[in-house]
Amino acid sequence: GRDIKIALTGNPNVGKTTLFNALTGSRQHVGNWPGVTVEKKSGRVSYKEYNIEVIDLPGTYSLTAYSMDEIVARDFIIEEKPDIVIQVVDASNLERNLYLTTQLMELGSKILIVLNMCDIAEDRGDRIYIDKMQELLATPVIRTVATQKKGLCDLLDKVIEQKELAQHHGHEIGYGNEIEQKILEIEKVLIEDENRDKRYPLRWVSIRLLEGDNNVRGKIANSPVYAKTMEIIDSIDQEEYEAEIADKRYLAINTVFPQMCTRANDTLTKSD
Ligand code: GDP
Ligand code: K
Ligand code: MG
Repeated sequence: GRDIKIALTGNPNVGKTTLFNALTGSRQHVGNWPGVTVEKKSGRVSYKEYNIEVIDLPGTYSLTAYSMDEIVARDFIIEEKPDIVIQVVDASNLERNLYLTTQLMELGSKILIVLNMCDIAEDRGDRIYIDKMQELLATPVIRTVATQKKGLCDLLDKVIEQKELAQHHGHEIGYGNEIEQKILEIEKVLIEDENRDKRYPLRWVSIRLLEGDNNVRGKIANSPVYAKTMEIIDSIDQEEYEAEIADKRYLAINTVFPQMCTRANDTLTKSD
């Protein structure tokens, strides 16, 4: 059979582990990530002529470096390059889950969004326009109810389809002229280092440095272009950049979200 490697990511409590168990059943392996005490779960599923390896990454709200879980999740995606990164999303809490989406799209992997807990969203009368969502995020979206094993075949069919497709990684956020200039400036310096870790997308590294990410800083600490890179970082108001980058992500979400979803509450009148 043919091999496909997929990683499940998402906020805590969105149903990742339920989906992982539904997909892999008893074909699971539980260990630790090397060097840290974060649990690592992987499993296998045979589907059609494919042998699919599934990794259940730690749940995270973002991919900044504030916790070991976040670092484990993003390093895995960047270094192990799964064929598809599946973001499991709580359909009944969609907007809140999109911040992670904006960050995943910068990691350079193919993304597939699984809209889980569709039963809860439907019971509540929320409507999510899948076609619109796919178009706005430039990412395929599949509905599931993991607890009822609904949507699993649709998901696996989409995984296979995406694996065969050319590279895509959704809509990346634009951060405005000033920040985009700085990103380019840093990229130009970083690319001078022939021996850099080429698995790490230059744009992602540059954005993270502008956000003051010490973990990423550490990764380039021994680079011959480290000092030159830090000159650029030191020339900016780092906190201002960090805030502006986060604002741009929220702005992008606020722009697309109302177009992809109507909530039952939105249609209630004051007298209700
Ligand atoms: P994780 O933190 O993302 O791994 O989430 P879990 O798989 O642990 O699920 C969190 C809770 O949501 C559990 O109580 C699950 O039974 C429940 N759950 C998972 N998927 C669904 C779903 O599609 N619909 C509903 N109603 N509950 C779900
Ligand atoms: K829950
Ligand atoms: Mg879990």
